Amino acid sequence: MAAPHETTGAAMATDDETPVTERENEITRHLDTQDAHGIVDLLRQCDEQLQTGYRDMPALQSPAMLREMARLSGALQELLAASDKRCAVVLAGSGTSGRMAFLIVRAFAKTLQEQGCGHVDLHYLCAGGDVALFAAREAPEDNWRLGDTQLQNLVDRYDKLLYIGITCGLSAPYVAGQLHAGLRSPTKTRLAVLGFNPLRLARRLPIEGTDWTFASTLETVLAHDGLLVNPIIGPEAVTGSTRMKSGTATKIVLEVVFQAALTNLQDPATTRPPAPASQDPAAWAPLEKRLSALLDPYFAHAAATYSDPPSCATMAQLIELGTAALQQRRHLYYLSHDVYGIEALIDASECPPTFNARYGDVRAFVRGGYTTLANAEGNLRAQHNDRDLDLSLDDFVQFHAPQLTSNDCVVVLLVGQESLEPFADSLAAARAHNCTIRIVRVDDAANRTPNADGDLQDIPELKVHGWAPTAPFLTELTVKLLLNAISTGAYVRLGKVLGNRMIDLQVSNNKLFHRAVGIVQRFSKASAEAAETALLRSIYGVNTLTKEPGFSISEHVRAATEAARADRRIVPTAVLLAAHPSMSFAQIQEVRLPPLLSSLHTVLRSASSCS
Ligand code: S6P
Repeated sequence: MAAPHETTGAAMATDDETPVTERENEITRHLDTQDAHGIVDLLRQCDEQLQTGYRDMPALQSPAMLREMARLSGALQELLAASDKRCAVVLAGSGTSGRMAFLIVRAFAKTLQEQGCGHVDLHYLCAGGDVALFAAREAPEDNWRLGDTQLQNLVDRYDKLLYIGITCGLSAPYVAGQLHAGLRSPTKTRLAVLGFNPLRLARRLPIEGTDWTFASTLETVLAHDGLLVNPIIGPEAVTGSTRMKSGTATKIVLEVVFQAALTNLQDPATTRPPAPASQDPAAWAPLEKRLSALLDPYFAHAAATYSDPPSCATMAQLIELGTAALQQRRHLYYLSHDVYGIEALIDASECPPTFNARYGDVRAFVRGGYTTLANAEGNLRAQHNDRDLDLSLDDFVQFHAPQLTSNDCVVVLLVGQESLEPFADSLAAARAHNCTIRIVRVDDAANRTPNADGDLQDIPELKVHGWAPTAPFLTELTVKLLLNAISTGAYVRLGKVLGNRMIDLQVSNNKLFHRAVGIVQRFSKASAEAAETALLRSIYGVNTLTKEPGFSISEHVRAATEAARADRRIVPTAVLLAAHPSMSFAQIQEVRLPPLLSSLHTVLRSASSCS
């Protein structure tokens, strides 16, 4: 079969031209050769860059970033104080960024009501809708029209609106569409963007169906008094995996921006924030100081979790248990409660695009299901009658536990003094199937909660230091670091990462298409064009491509998504096709996944020993 061919003309960018969020982190260059303890240690070092920053670029607590955060917090405070108007704050993004938007809205909606800000509605927009909060939906990231329409609908409903578009790579067309909608109503809309690249490295590739790029859109926004908060926190531990450090930074930045605005509002000693364009350092200083003081505990807390040896031992043990379950093509299940369960849902949702995991390989169930999730679209399971949308512990016991086997791993994630009681039925079911079971309790070193009593006493309970009873966001931070370490570590141990590059990713949107070309090029040492040809051969399952005009990347992405449904390993196959041009597609297809990944590791090692 012949396949369409359109080259993107991408050449291997030098480090200086590569967005920081797509760069390799020097710290994790040998991530794939580490044991579980080594992986945790490299993640710790990488996460330290949240505080220390990267090279000479502005870090989170740099004066420039504190100023931008202060301007954003000031804009929010203005809205919270405008009680004579109908106002909205909209947080939006794709993938992890949309999920973080949801978490922030969920966390602050009630507080706003309690603090007398009933005139302000908080909205989240996640590309792909509520199902994308816990199931991977990467394609809607490219849908700028959807973004535009969704924001326009909200703009029409309010007198004043603050929009915060989250796109870690400064790249998502979905966010660009929303920025254009906001630009059409400059008098009522204030626009802000949060991301983790310098402006000059915002994405400059054309957005299909438009004559703009993300970068050109952002430049227009900034020319119209828009805000850009873009601290540089260094490349991700696994290249491009912005669910990790960037997701963490998103959560931290927005939490402190909201907290500062709310505290200022309540503090009689505080006057209104300075005019947005004010250049007077003295006017901004109090807000900047407050923001910096709010940031400090996050860094101290992350350091305390990582520097506690039992916590790292717990992470390492869970990486090993997760690896063992996934190696058998079985599951890692999290059972939890409240926002911690939602964090587990989010972590699980990120495994398919990043590691080409099957939906449900890592899966979470939350006490209270959709009521706990408190999502805008309500109970999706009831609406769609789809078992993949099950979320509650009851669903787990009734519909999923009967399929458990002794190769599954079930982790109950508790925080502080939480009782194990609500999980008794789930645990009984897991026990009946001889699953590996662990309780993980995020606790406080000074106040170690005793193990479970009675029947459940013999289940091993692992501790992680990081419970902050009076500062729930800090506990959430520890839980996020823990969950990210387990899933990333397990997939690294399974061979899904070469060096520190994801190698078996899904090619499910434009950004991932370009990332995949870069990965093929990097490991095969082929030219950009040869790498792209190999990727397209792999996507279309052919030996020879024919050039036919009119095929766009979105069509290649659709074809790749179809191929992935048939369990085809697009990127590993493409690397081998590029590295061994004489091999046919059929020959490579005959190789099963584990040997395929191991031959890729061989290719990499021989390449690095030659260079
Ligand atoms: C990344 C994650 C993705 C991204 C999404 C949005 O680890 O799998 O879902 O969050 O692609 O990226 P961005 O750069 O717009 O925040």
